[in-house]
Amino acid sequence: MGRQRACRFQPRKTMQDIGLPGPAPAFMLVVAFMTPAVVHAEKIRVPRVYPTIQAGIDAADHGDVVVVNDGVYAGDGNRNIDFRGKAITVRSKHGPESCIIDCEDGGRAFYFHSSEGSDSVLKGLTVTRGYVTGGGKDGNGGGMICDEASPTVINCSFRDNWANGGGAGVSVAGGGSPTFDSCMFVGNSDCPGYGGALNIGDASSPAVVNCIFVENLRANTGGAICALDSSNTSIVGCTIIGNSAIYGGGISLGNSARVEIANCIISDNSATGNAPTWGWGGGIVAHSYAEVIIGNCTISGNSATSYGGAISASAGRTTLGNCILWDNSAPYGGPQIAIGHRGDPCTLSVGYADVQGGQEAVYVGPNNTLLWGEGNINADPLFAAGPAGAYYLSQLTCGQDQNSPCIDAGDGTAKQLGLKKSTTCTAGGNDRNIVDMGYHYPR
Ligand SMILES: [Ca+2]
Repeated sequence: MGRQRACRFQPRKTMQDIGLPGPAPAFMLVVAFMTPAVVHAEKIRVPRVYPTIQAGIDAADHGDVVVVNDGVYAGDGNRNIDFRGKAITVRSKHGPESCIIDCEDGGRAFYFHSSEGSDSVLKGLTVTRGYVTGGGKDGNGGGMICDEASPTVINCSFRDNWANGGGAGVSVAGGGSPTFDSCMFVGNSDCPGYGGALNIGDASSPAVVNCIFVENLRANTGGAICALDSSNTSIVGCTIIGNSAIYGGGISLGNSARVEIANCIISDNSATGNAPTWGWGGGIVAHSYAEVIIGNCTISGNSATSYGGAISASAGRTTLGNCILWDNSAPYGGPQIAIGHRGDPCTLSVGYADVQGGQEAVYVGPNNTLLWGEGNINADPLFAAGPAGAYYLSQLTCGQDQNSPCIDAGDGTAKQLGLKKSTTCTAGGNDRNIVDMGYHYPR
């Protein structure tokens, strides 16, 4: 329950914060005048008026809100729930702790497959004990599947779901672009496929913002997230802790996936496969021509049984900037990073990063390219525990007795990088001027 409460403290980012343009005030004014009539949204009550969530959705028209009261919802009508393409909001009354869909190991909770857009909104529910089997897509997405659909999923919790394919928690397929905002993915486990919590394929382009992935265990690859198949994913402001997989304990990226990982904590994840064939990439694996940009992330305490305690990269291009890589471990090569240990050439660029052990902590295989750029340091980041976690940075002005070397050591300003309203200081306070390295907590 404590972890769920923590989710509420993740503030919602604006479109500008995640690098997308928001509508200008003048545009909004025009829209207001052009709107022909006030659409009266109805509130549809479950279970007081409609006995199941599906019955509530079936009764809704576009623009309506289905309000689900506190309780545990199970059985027909409360699993394999279909929005039927409607632009409606389905929300709980009091948040995910008190509104639970229990799939009872008999299917998934939600099946989006009718071209739903961002105005199909799911808000504040827990999905648990989803269970799917079968070939292809049928075996993906134990808790939810978004197939050719782009709903907005806010403040939902996916716990203890299972799939025999990929995405024990959620699967994104068919080229959709759903948004997951302030969601929790916990304990989705024993997933023999790709992506213990979240699987992304088919050139889909989801946004994963301010989400928490904890203890999603025993996936094949990508204990928390796996992105494949020319997908284009942004992972922003997320916390990815204590997940495990055979390789790629936290995040796995491959098959020409393009991924931006910005301002995330990636810690205490583990790649557990038998070395040296498996067990590489404790925090992140990038392979098979993935193009990955990792900025302002703190990557710490991850472990691999073979290569690349924090990151393993092969056959692709990985760019790392303004990050902290500290206290990761791998026995074979690259306690922090390994590239090309699988024989496939790749390019890794590292700049303005604090890497424990420096360039010596990067294993570079034959015919691979390490571009060790400006601004890199090798100095204890002096993490400080604060109100929201363990990865603040020590600062005299915040009550600690020394200054972290990561303060004002990044490339660019906090404002330029959208981190001006977030903090590395245990006492709060904006990051000012030159951006600090590593993760920034919300204020
Ligand atoms: Ca600064």
